[in-house]
Amino acid sequence: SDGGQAFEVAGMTCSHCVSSVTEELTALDGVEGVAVDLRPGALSTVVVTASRPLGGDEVRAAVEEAGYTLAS
Ligand code: 9UX
Repeated sequence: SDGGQAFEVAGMTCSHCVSSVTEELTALDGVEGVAVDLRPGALSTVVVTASRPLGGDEVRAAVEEAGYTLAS
């Protein structure tokens, strides 16, 4: 893995939001770590480290499954 891929997620406002997104992303194949910089009311940066390159579509699906929106 490298330093991780960064994504911007909209709609997260509390620690339970962080838990939900972390749980869904951790379930993706090869994911080794998820770090969330929670910014209530703004986009939160989510850095995912994995043993393989992650596709935007699978990350988007995981974020949406948790109930949030992938902004980039
Ligand atoms: Mo509770 Mo965090 O609905 O958006 S999970 S505030």
